[in-house]
Amino acid sequence: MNPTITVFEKSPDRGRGLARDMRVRWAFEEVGQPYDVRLVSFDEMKAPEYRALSPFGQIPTYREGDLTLFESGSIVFHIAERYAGLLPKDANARARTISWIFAALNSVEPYLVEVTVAWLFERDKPWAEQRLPIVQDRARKMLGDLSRRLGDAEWLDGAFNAGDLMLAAVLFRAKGTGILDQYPNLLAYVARAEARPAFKRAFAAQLAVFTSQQPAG
Ligand code: GTB
Repeated sequence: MNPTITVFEKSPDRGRGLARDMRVRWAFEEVGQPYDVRLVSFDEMKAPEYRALSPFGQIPTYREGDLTLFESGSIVFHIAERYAGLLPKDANARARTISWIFAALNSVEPYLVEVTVAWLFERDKPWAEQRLPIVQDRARKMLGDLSRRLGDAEWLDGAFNAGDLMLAAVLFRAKGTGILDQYPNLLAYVARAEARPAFKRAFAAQLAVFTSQQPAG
């Protein structure tokens, strides 16, 4: 039996790859593991049965046999541990990869989420003009450090691994806000990630959820 993940039944981003099932799909594609998808409605996500899978009533979740996981980070890490291809064999390189997974989720993503929320959902608020530059400045501090650290390397630490997958997935979500535009090496890094066949397959799969619901004609 394939592992099953849950994803939005009605994708609010209209298949732009912004929901966090994207990174999980991408991890499956990188390791070549087929997976099944269960579409869930917003009502279902908040029902007690679903909260047994996800305490916060969110997607994505992961189920395989009697193992249930929530949090995209833990799911990607589990996939990377369970299937070959995303974690280096060398113990130190593996530990560094795990550092980058945490860095992407803990040190980078929160700042970029603030920018995305301010950009997408708060621009009509009377205080938006003051808030947006503040959250952008905070994000730029992290992005500047990240950009300097990456330099002109192709990937973070040698060959592409789960740390790159997570960091690129996090940066990809914020690309549309323009916050990456002053960091050409970060934009190029995300473009390299997007060019990976596994990314493309994952992107197409999440987009298909939206396009399959379009009325004909
Ligand atoms: N920390 C958790 C993880 O990494 O798995 C966060 C999971 C999460 O935020 N899930 C969101 C969710 O289920 C979907 S991805 N939200 C429903 C809820 O909380 O009730 C975030 C997201 C939300 C909306 C859009 N959008 O509208 O385009 C895109 C992405």
